[in-house]
Amino acid sequence: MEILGNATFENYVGLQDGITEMAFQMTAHVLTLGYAAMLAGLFYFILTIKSVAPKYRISSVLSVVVMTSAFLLLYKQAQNWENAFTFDADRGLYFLGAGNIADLFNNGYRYLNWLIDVPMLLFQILFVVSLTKSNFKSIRNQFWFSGSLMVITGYIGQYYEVTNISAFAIWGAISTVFFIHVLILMRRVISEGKDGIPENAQKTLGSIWTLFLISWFLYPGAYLMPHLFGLFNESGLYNESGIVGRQMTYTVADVTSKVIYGVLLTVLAQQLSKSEGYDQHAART
Ligand code: RET
Repeated sequence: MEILGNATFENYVGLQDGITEMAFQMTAHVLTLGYAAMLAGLFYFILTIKSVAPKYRISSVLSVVVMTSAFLLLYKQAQNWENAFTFDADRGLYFLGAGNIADLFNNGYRYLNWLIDVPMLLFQILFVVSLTKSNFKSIRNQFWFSGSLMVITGYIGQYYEVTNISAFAIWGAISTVFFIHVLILMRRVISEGKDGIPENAQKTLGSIWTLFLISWFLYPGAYLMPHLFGLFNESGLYNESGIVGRQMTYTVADVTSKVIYGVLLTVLAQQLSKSEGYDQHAART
């Protein structure tokens, strides 16, 4: 049963029950959608950079960093999926590398991508909003500290999702503590940011908070996904809906927390630039 050691549950499904054509393809497609969205986002952030006043442009630059790293790592993640399983024509299902396992599947590329992107996404908002009470450097350092530790502890925990549920739960719980700290900091940044800015900009900032909450909570949902779909059901079978559900959740989370969030920050910066008298066309001549 535990012949694959610390491998994640996708591999156990691919070893025992096999993966149906539909589940295999849906996963491959949603992974492709993920990196395609990052490349599209990359162009958006480059092409809109001059639409905001110079002091806000670092936010667009950080989105460019996020898009580039996410594009590359998600591309690798999609290849990892395709290399891990092969179609068995006799049984009509996909199985782990036909007995000659070259590549197991692991979500690690994602986690390491977050190690770059989580601090960037958190820093990004600090270049658009103005803090009225808190200290910029202190918030930035706390974002960096808790954001990175949240990712690293979760990365370790995900190896244990099949073989050691207590380790999986403990690392997940430690990660959650850092996550809560990040949420508290972000709430503070957003509420201070609303002071003294025009009403339309306040509304945009409100939408950023809602989007942030929903999209960031999807990640722990995906961590738990195989268990939510009954990894340990009575017959001891693993469930492929958890595989598809997890990659779909990660993709929706990635597109919202990186691309849509960046777009909303651009909109906010445009509103603030306008209220401060910045005119893109005047600046160009
Ligand atoms: C983990 C482990 C289980 C507990 C918690 C987690 C939270 C992860 C989050 C990730 C956010 C990632 C982002 C990436 C964008 O590029 C690590 C899954 C709480 C919140 C925003």
